[in-house]
Amino acid sequence: MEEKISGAIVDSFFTKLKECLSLDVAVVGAGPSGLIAAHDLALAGRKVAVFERKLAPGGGIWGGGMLFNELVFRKNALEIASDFNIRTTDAGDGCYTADAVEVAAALIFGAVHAGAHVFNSVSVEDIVFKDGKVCGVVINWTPITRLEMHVDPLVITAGAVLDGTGHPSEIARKAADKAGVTLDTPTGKVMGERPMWVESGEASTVENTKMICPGLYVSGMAANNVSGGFRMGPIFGGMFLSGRKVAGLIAEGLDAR
Ligand code: 48F
Repeated sequence: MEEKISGAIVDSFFTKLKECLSLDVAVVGAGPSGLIAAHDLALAGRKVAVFERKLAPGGGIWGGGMLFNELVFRKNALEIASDFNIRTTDAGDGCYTADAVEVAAALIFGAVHAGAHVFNSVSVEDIVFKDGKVCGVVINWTPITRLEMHVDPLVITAGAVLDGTGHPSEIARKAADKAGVTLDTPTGKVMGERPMWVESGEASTVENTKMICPGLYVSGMAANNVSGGFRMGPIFGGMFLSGRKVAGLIAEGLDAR
């Protein structure tokens, strides 16, 4: 039995990994925007995998505001919440709350059930950049990267890469710093996030959700950070709308190839 258990895990895992060596879309970061994008793209029949550095997918969802595990949405995000069967409570003044654990669980389940594979404890440490285009990601186990072990990574090729890494926008930075790409921002570089301004931040997160250079898209707080938007704290509608928007843009981009 002992051998059977280990064999079953090894066989299933490597079947899954092998299937994902070449993807339509590689999503970096399993925060709300990345999970929603993965869900929508997988549901539309695209081959999608999400690579998440931490053991638990969900990004900034779990902690709510200052560890009070409730999130806030406005009306414009309720349709997406309902697609994932997330229950919301009317808190007045156009605000709705949802239990952070329910939101994280619903988005993770939704993405995986739609057909996206989530690889947790896997860090994206670089991009594949060929002929002026981002066309894949370079991955390694997070413990290997954290322990700074001298172990070479593996490579995943993809028709499109989504930077859903949140505030640090790590993948867009790699494109700008290592590949020397001019990003589609006012300065051509990663501009960095500005301070708190909820209304502006929510709107600009969605506006700044786009293809930032050939093959590379940004969503959520990564989109905000890249284009110098304001931060917004524990209100999540912008993240939901950004995830849905970027899925549409990526699908259009893949169809146009
Ligand atoms: O930050 P995060 O939750 O992504 P998001 O979709 O949502 C932001 C909100 O949670 C919140 C907010 C709302 O107003 O401000 O912060 O922008 O999740 C990003 C995920 O990416 C992972 C990271 O561990 C987190 O779970 N991540 C970051 N860099 C890498 C990565 C990397 N290089 N490789 C793999 N995963």
